[in-house]
Amino acid sequence: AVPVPPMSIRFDQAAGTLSPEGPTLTRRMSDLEGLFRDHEAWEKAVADGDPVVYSVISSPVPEIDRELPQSITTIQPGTTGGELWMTKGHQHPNHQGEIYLGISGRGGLLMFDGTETRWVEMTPGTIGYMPPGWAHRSVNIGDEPYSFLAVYPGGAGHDYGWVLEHGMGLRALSGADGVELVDYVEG
Ligand code: S6P
Ligand code: ZN
Repeated sequence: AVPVPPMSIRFDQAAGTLSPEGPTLTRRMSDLEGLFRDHEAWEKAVADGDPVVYSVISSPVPEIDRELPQSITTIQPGTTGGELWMTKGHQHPNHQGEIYLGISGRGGLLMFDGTETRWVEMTPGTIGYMPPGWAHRSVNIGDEPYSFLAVYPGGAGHDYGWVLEHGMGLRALSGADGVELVDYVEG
């Protein structure tokens, strides 16, 4: 990753794009091993076309200490074993804060510090704040794609193993009146 000069980045809210654009990441169902409560339903979804669950486009600002990169995540609508489609979720290894801005669709921001859990509903215009030390996962709770802008310290990093080990405190299931939050149960 190389530093960039002062620059403007065009954020197209309707299209959910950044221009110029940096690397793009696509996460399919097979990339979400060990995260859904219903392992069999997950396996079936992988075998049954391995759908794209979410994608992340980045600005050209590099993930380097003291830089301030941005990205747009778009989570597709869907459920696996009744659990709403979501990001893997991660902890920042050196505990740094982050903000999300809701762009389109409806989502939830689930945060867990190892003891307490917080759930923030995200609609276009909502800024969700993740303090240092709170692992975070995003969930699409609607029936259209959910997109949000993330702004985060370049040196924050991503610890995905932390979530596999500690869980996220709660799980977001699709319920009769929208989202139903239930206790995290292993496996
Ligand atoms: C980075 C920020 C987001 C996520 C993205 C995908 O600090 O929180 O850009 O990376 O929403 O989620 P995940 O958990 O797969 O990295
Ligand atoms: Zn993060």
